[in-house]
Amino acid sequence: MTTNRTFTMIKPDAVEKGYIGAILEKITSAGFKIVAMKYTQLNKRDAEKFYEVHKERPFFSDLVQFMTRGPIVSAILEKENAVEDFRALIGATNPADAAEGTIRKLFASNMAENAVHGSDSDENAAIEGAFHFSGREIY
Ligand code: RTP
Ligand code: MG
Repeated sequence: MTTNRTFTMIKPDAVEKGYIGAILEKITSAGFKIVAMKYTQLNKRDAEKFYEVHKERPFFSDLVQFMTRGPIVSAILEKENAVEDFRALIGATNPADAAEGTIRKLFASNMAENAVHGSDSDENAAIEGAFHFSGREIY
């Protein structure tokens, strides 16, 4: 089943650089509707849980350190084919490989500090959205 929803975070690097407005503009211009959104900061336990699938990877502790160092914007987005279309809009994990005009090409610093998160499956979109938002925060 496709839910037509995905989950995103504007990561600490992009918040620090003042890119929240520009990134939200790209997202809404691409046809995504914001159905939930908050400005928040992950603690270590949250980040470790959120990125649990990467816990054996060599970059895991750097990733947790990065994702907790400052505030983020988290949001649930709605659009037909949301997961796939949003991954296309943000571009490759490494901005050096990201297509022209993608959010990571425009706003990411490097492979680790890459400006935005996008869910990689409908199943993970639902899990990640529920991790950040209660049902009453989704409109
Ligand atoms: P995301 O989950 O944040 O949307 O990114 P992604 O699917 O494109 O990439 P993924 O493989 O899931 O990696 C999650 C995040 O870990 C950081 N990373 N650092 N230093 C490194 O080699 C490295 N590799 C990955 C990035 O912040 C990446 O987005
Ligand atoms: Mg990922």
